[in-house]
Amino acid sequence: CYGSVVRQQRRFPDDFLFGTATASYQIEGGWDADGKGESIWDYMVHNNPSVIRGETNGDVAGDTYNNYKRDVEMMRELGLDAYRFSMAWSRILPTGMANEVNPAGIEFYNNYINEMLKYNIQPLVTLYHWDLPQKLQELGGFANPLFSDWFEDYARVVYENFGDRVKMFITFNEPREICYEGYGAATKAPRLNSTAVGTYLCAKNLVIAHAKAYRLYDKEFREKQGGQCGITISVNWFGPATDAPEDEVAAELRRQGEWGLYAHPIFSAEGGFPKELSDKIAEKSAEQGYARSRLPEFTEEEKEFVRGTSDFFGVNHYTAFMVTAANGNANYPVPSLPDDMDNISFADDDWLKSASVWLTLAPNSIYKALSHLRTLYNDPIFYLTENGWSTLEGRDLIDDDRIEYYRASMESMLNCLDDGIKLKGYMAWSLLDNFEWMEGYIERFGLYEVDFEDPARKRTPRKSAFVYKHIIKNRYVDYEYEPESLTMTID
Ligand code: PNW
Repeated sequence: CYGSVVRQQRRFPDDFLFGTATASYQIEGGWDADGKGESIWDYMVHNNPSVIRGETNGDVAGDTYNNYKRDVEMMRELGLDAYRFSMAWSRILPTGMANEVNPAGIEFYNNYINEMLKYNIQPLVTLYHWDLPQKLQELGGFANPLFSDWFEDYARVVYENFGDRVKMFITFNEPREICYEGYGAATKAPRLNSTAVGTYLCAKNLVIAHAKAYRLYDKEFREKQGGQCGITISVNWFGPATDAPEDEVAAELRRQGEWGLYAHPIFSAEGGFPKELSDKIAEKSAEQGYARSRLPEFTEEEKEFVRGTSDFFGVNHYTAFMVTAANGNANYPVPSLPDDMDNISFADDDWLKSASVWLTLAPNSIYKALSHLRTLYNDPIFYLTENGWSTLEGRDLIDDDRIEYYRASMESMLNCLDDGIKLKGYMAWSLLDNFEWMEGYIERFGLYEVDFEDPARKRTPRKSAFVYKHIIKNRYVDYEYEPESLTMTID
């Protein structure tokens, strides 16, 4: 290019894993097929249907239980390197306990995994994405300290049956959503709404359960199977709204309450719950007349047991918020985690809005989150295990906002790579439209649209599917690229 300057195109390395992510309850259907047991979501949607927008449920969802070959075909169309999905605990162990294994459940996941491997798509398995066996909930679920033993037993069954072919295990998807939304609030099953202590009991038991499953893999399976085990935590970016020192203090408390509760015990050098938040909860608990802190601390032995139990840091990242200091939080009960964090947050009006109230396109937020985590936790290996954009049901296949969001995510990841952050992969949420929890089928995250009126649950690629495919193939973002038509092929 004589006389002109050619800017070096920023690229993703060839061994960077590009994939998509899903979760069992959101796509599988077959809620009671072939010996599957009831989960807390089955229980909730059948006994209290009005909690879901549109009163729909995941009984059939995308029917991946019957359509898994089509899903793998879509992975091939996109040219994915990897695919992240979760296993339904109650499909494998109908009562949750390991005395009774359901052979049809093992067979289903074997078929699914083998179909991916046939086409060189690496399976990434999440052991738990929110569908606890209902029988275990009746015993207290994550609030029972024996939960960690039940989870370890389940993990053993998974490693034994699938670990010869699965080389990446994720114990839990998003502890915050499990513990805060499920136990501390009523926004996810089991809707316990135990605002004072629910989040904190769950946090401690979950982190110990994770550590038991990790140590089991490490001791008994790693040598033979040669894989990795980690956890996925939702890390949105929370920065101070102003330069005022109290806003920075508030933002730090918020980060500790959002994800530090789960990340600090596992990834920090000293272990245990994050100090400022734990001091704050102890102080408020005393003022509120509790005989002890509502946050149950780890013993020294437990801290040691949990510290360092993750081969990578799985990050689900969607968005960012600005934080200001407050006295409690007027929108939430006292006591509760939001009240304990003494702050309020909001998104910038200028940020592009999705169909979900909590999701906007915040500038360079992947980079902000990962560079912060990198400094805090000694430069771990990261995988972005979810990132995606919602549109409303019924909109057409031309999803330019989603394309804008994905392209912005790519740039933010390239900023991470330029800085030497050890980011090794990216899973777009999601491969296909699915049951978006309390929002039912109204908010859609799929690269493929699903027709939920059609008994066959036909899948159709959106424009964003073609753009993502082009990025995966070329390892860079081409802003000029436009698909010639919306007809998909396997290259
Ligand atoms: C994730 N937030 O949850 C879940 O892992 C998926 O199952 C879900 O479908 C997807 O995101 C889209 O909602 C999140 O408030 C829930 O920032 C809430 C937040 C982030 C992720």
